[in-house]
Amino acid sequence: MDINLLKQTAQAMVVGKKGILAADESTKTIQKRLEKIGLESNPQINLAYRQMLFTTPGIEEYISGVILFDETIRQEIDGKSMSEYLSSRGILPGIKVDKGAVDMEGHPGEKITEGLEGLDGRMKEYEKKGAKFAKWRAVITIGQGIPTDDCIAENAKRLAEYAYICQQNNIVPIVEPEVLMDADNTLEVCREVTSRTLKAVFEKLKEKGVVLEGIILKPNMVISGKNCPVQASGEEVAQVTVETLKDTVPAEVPGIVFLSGGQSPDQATENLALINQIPGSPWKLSFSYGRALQDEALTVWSGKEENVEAAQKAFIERAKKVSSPRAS
Ligand code: 5MM
Repeated sequence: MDINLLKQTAQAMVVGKKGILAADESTKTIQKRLEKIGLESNPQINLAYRQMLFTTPGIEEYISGVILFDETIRQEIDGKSMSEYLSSRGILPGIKVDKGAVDMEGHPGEKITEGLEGLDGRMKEYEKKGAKFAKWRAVITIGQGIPTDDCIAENAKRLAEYAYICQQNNIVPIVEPEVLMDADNTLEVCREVTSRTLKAVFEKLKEKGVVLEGIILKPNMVISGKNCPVQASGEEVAQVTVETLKDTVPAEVPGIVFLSGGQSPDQATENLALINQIPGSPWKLSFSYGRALQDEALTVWSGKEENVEAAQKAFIERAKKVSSPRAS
C-alpha cells in the first residue's frame, strides 16, 4: 500500500472547485434513466449517452473524476480505453465495485449492499484498467422502527472491508453511506439517523485500520424527507449538515463529496453553496452528483446526435454552477 499515492489521489479528487460526476448507473438504473427519454438501454446507447457527457469540452475545469460502471470501463472513446481517454483529459477514472443493495434477511424494509466476494481480484483488474478510485454505496432507509442498529452496523462493516481492500490495491475508496430522503421524516430524524450511521462507519473504518487520509466520504445532506409536510430551508439544511459532519467525521478525511439523492439540480446546487458558506470545516466539501448533474443534459440530448452540442452546453453549465460558489 502506497499511502502517499492514496493521499495524493484523494486530494486530487477534491482539488480547487472540482467535484465528481457519478455516471456509474447499474444496468437497471440506466434503463430507468433512458426510459424517461423514450430509449431502451443497451451497451451502445449507454456509451453514446456517456460519451456525450465525457467529451464535453472544458468539463475538466469542474470535474476531477468520473465514477464508471463495469460495462463502461471496458468501452472505448476515440480508439482509447475509457481510462486512457479520461486521463488524457485530466480526469481521474473511478469504478463502482459494489453489486447493489438487496433486502436484508430478517430486517423488513432494510437493505444490505453486496459485492465483497471476489472483490480483491476485481480490484486488481480495475487497477490494471486504470481506475484510481472506487465507490461502494450502502443504503439506509428511514421508516417505522428503522433503520435498526444491526442494519447500520452490517453496512458499516462491509464499507470498511471494501475500503480496506481498495487501499491495499492503491485505490482510493469513496465511502458512500446514503440515508435515503424518500420518506416523510423531518430534518431532525435525518440528522439522528445520519449521525448514527456516520459514527458507525468511522468506528468500523478505524477498527479495520483504513487510512482516513486516503478515503473520500460521500454522504447525503441532512435534509427533510421528500414527503415531509414541513420542508427545512436551504440555510437549515446547510447548518445541520455541517454540524452533523463536525460531530462525526474525523478531520483527517480530506474530502466530503455529497450525493444529490433526488434533489433537483437547482436545490443540490444551492444547498452545496450554502454549506460552503459556513466557515470552519476541516475537510473540502464538494459534490459527487449523479442525477443533479445529468438530468438536464439527458433531457436535452434525448438520444439524438443533433442535440449533442446543446446537451453538452446544459451539462457544463450545471457543472459550472455546482462548483462555482466554492473557494478555489
Ligand atoms: C449514478 O447512480 C449511482 C449508481 O446507482 P445504482 O447502483 O442504483 O445503479 C449512485 O450510487 C450514485 O452514485 C449516488 O446515489 C449518487 O447519485 P445521486 O443521483 O443521488 O446524486
